[in-house]
Amino acid sequence: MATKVDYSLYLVTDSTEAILGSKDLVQVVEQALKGGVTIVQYRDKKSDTGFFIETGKRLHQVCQKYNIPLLINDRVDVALAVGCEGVHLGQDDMDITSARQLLGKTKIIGATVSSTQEAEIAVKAGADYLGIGTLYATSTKKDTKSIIGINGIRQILRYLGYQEDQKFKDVKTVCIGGINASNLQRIIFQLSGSCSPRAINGVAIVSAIMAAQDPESASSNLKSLLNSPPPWKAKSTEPHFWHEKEADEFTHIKTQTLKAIRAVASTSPLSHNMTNLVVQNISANIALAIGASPIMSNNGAEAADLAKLGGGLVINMGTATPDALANHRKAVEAYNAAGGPIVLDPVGAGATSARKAALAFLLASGYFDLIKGNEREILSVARACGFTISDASQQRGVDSGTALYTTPQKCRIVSRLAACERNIILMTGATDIISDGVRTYTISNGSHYLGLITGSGCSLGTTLAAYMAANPGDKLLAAVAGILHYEIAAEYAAKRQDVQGPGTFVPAFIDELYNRRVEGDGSDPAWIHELKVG
Ligand code: 3NM
Ligand code: MG
Repeated sequence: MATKVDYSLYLVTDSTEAILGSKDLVQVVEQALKGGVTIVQYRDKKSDTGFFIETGKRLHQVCQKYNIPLLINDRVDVALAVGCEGVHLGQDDMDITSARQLLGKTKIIGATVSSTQEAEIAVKAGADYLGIGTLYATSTKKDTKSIIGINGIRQILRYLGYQEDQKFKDVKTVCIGGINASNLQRIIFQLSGSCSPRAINGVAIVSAIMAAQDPESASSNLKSLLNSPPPWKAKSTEPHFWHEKEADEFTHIKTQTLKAIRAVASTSPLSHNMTNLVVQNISANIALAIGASPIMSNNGAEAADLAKLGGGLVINMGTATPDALANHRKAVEAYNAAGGPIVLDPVGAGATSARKAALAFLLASGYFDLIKGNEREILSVARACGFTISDASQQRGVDSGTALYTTPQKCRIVSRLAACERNIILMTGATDIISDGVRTYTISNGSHYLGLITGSGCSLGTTLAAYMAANPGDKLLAAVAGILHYEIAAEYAAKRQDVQGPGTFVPAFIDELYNRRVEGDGSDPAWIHELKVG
């Protein structure tokens, strides 16, 4: 039994009011089985033993009808009484060796692990599969010990993949925590193929099925998402698509940029900024100038309401205190749930161990549609995502302005990182590099004055969040349009007679951002030809 199990869509039940509501547990499980879940774990943290066993038996009957294994959470005695296929054991439950003695060789034993150490112990003790978590924070289980994100899960998969002992290669794996229809395909993608040395075998899900109005269609939807290639996959198999059509591509970018600028002007998207005090004023003014609507709120408690307004969020790691990070996590969860774009600005990432920890915390909080930073910041993000970036090159440069890598090298890092994170990476500099892992562009517009004023990097984030919110269809080109709007405006400001230095540049820049706006029926402006995209 244990070797033939399909772990791909793993249902974990929950009997609480908050999730099951007034529905009948056995009925919900049967609907989920009809929808296509491949394995079921009966998890009940409150019931008395008698009820636990009785319900377990009813669930087992239903599962047998669909030829699907049933596991019991925590209670080996209940599993034995029910006669089902095995158990799932948490770190505080019975140890695997004892459970194996009680259950025998043929039963399935799964273990919750959240570190390589726990994985090692579980595999050596003979676990058939590992439930790796917590992937993302979830209200289903508020007392989770560690939220490890995609990178934490990859680290464990990498560890398993590199051990000599065959046991480590054979053990099956599922991840758990905050998985739903909106993020399932990305999670699978990020935990398989070239981005992960050992693929994940499945996803374990509670609320996305158990709390659904219609558990059958929720499961069958999740199942079809699992079994169909994600929408971006078709594109990524055609890496030469754009290069064969360079002239067209340039025209395409111009057209899309103008379309994106018009969309911002006509929809006035919200740009919600969680940022530091120093830059709040200029970022809000820049949001207004480009045609967006700024909200500067660092309060995570109101993020859920703001996320419903259809805008984008910027998280600026400039003040990464524990308080700020807790608010950031709430906001990331809210925007991920609502589907609004999030820009992460990992200010000074890698500079101190506190900032490294803050970056890891944020990356584990959810999905960022775009991560923007200078060369060192993006290299820190790459390291945090498990990339091997040589430290020798880091020592060559002293100040943040010294380039470590050549442009082609940077393009490779940026596009590989974007491909693995399934998002957009923007490395800013005299030449900006932006990629979604399939298309990579360099942009050489801008002015040196942007480096002489505070908040120009943060305000670019403000701009990008608004651009992506107003242009959700192609977020890469939306971001390219935002950068062009921003940097071409800077060029116009720098050329003005009245600009004599960084002080006079700021108001001129705000004016020129405003002047770059294109209203719905306005004709195409001449400045669009000044874009320097490669
Ligand atoms: N175990 P949902 S997280 C039961 O990390 C459970 O070990 C976890 O619920 C762990 O799919 C979790 O609703 C709850 O987010 C997952
Ligand atoms: Mg337990």
